[in-house]
Amino acid sequence: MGYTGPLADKDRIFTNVYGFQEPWLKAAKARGDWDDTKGLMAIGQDAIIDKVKASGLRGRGGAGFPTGMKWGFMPKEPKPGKPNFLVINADESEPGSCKDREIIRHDPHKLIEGALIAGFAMRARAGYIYIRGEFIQESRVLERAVAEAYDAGLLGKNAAGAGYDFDLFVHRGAGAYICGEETAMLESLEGKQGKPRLKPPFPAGAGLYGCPTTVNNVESIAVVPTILRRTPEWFASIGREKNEGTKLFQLSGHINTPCVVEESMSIPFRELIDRHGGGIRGGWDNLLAVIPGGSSVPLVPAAEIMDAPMDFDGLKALGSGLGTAAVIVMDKSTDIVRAISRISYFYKHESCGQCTPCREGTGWMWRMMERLGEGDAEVADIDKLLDVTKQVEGHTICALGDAAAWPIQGLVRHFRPELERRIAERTARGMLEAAE
Ligand code: L3W
Ligand code: SF4
Repeated sequence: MGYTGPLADKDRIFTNVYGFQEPWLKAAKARGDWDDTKGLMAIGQDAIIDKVKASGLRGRGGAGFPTGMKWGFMPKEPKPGKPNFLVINADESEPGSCKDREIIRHDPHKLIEGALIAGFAMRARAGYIYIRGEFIQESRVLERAVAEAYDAGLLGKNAAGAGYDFDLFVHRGAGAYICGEETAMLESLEGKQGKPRLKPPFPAGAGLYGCPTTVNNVESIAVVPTILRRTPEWFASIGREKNEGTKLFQLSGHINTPCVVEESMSIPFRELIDRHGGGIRGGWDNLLAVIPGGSSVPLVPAAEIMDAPMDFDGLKALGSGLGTAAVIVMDKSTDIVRAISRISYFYKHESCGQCTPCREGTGWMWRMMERLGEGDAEVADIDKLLDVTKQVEGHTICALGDAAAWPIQGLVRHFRPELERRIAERTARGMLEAAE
């Protein structure tokens, strides 16, 4: 199946993400949330997992791991003293990413209902929503919505009348990007410093307090009730094979109308921007490059991204990735070297420091990027920088090392002449000054 066109209004899951202002239970119910949740759960735990598998849903937090398969890793019969846990990642901190906070602001009950269903399917009796520390308003919304759900009997003992006990807790982080990495999040939930653990074991084997745990992104969980209500086949009919469903895109940068919008997976880049972003500032000829999936993925130059399907496989084929679908658009006024250097600074700042290639490499790469921005380097330094990115990539405990390396690799791959131009210009200036 190929891309079948933009998303029809009737197929929006988060219709109210942009603009709806009344996030409480009554309004949520009026929109169909919590409608016969008991009936959705009555099909049984394994049948729910099978339906999520059949929908093709892939994790919406960046890595795109098949959600149903991840749920299937959880023990079906938890051992005594080793309960299963669900953890929902609402630590949204990726530069450019701002979708999960929209779900929480406007549709918190979709997330809470999804948490109950996911927790039930995975035999978890408790779930934790780990929310970014800076999301003060959002955590208040969530806490109020969770309290409403308890008051209405939708959480707690015999949740939603389905004969299953399930508790849900909201936990605020303290503002560290690295706590968005799933194992750092588990450490943080346990009250320790948020430092990633070595994997394997994966959380499904040994997660929170050493117990089987699944960590899922907010969007991944919030779409589940609609998938069950409207059928997995409906969800899978949107997008294209292996890239199914609707997706929240976050459009920012040099476009006319930045926004968060739900669209069909696989929509071509140009169509996405023309429909929802109001086109490129100064027209399409003014587009320089795009970071299509949040700061962790390599940029794609204008000519290559134009017709690209905005999905996991389409962007991977371009040497980039869908990531969180945080689309950062840069026009020709952008100092592309400085932009990537700023991203390098971010990763240097957010490195937890426990592995040497990341701790030392992120600082080294940032300093070299700053020098390259000024042209204060030799051409051989570009290859040295590339070599360092390769030594960091794949040699660290968590993906932050890769995330620091990839944007630089993308810059060198696509904008090497610009780096060389700056070096030549600075060298010529130096020679001129020496001659005077
Ligand atoms: C059991 C196996 N479980 C994999 C699970 C694993 C995890 C999921 C994906 O990084 C990316 C990163 C960022 N048995 C398993 C297994 N799993 N194999 O599947 O795992 P993985 O390692 O591919 O990814 P990750 O370490 O979770 C996430 C990228 O996302 N990113 C940024 C994200 C930022 C945010 C935010 O701000 N909210 O999400 C953007 O691209 O670079 O590559 O659950 O346990 N054999
Ligand atoms: Fe910490 Fe960086 Fe190592 Fe991740 S890669 S564990 S952030 S030092």
